[in-house]
Amino acid sequence: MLKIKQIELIEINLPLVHFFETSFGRTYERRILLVRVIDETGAEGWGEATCGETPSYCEEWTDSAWAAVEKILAPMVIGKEVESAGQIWDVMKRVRGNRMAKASIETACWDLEAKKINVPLWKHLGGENREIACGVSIGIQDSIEQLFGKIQTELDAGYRRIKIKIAPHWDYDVIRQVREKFGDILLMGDANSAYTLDDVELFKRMDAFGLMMFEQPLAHDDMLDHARLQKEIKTPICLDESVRSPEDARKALEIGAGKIINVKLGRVGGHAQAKQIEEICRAANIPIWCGGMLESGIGRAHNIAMSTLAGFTLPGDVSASKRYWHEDIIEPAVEVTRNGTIIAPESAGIGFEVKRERIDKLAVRKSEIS
Ligand code: OSB
Ligand code: MG
Repeated sequence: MLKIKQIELIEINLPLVHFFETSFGRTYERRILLVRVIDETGAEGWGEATCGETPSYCEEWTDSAWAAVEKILAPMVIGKEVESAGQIWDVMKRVRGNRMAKASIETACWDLEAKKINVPLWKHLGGENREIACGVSIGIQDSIEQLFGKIQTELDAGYRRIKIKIAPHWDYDVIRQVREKFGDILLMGDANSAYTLDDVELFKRMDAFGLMMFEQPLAHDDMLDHARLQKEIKTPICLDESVRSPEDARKALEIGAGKIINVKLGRVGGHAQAKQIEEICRAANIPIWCGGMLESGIGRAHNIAMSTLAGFTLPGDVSASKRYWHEDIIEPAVEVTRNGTIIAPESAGIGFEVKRERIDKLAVRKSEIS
């Protein structure tokens, strides 16, 4: 039984160690929304809204998620009695979209529930692989030398696969030079929707580089053109932006829009939805991996827990705290082993201590809904 009594919403601003550039722009500082849920017994759980600062990756952004949680979703959830955290999604169901806002509350409820029964969240979710494989996502750089430097650093740290962001000014020649310099490392490119079907010939030429996958080459809301492109190229397409629900995953697989799916907790609306996608893909033999949204330690801890589910067979964009933050908001910081893995923690819930004092210091606004 779960009954949320109060929800605390906190915005913190946190500068990134290095700027992060995708085909839709550069980020220097994150505006992160944290959600703390408290139940009748005083137990708490933490979640994070993983949206960006602008509606570029998807429609949601910091201020839209703030309003959605504060004005609509928190009042919907507070005081409702449900069997378990797995049903929180249903309580918010009649609200369309706003999945990242929903996930911030939903994931916090899972943390709370796991803490109450004193089990690590990853076990509570049904995870099987305590040691998860990690890759890194490297943004578009100002020069190829900078990119080489970044890749070398991450390979030296033990990361198992390298993802580089690609865009029309930063694709074929960049990948060619990376292949020449680093040989047959596990390499992939994420376009964040920077291309159209006019670029089919370019993708065919890039087949020669033997990438693990092209992530979301075409429009953020498309599946049909992705299916067309996949028929023309050998390199597997991985969908990110286009898959927002278990239903989307089913349809994407049915029409052959891709051969791999990147699962992001925020994009799909939380752990219950992510678990459904994992089941659909596992049954269809479609490999999945955990995507990232430049999360603080709280979102990162949820990603680690999700990545322990059996279907997550490819290295995710789940990496060490220090790649993003001078000091994280959890303790200990997320660390990666020399083998490029993260070991999911054995303590209850997300398994990391939330640094409440640091959060209060970083907070730029707060709201308590009860
Ligand atoms: O497309 O996977 C993406 C970051 C922000 C928005 C979209 C994406 C990303 C990343 C970064 O690739 C992954 C990470 O290191 O958190
Ligand atoms: Mg992506």
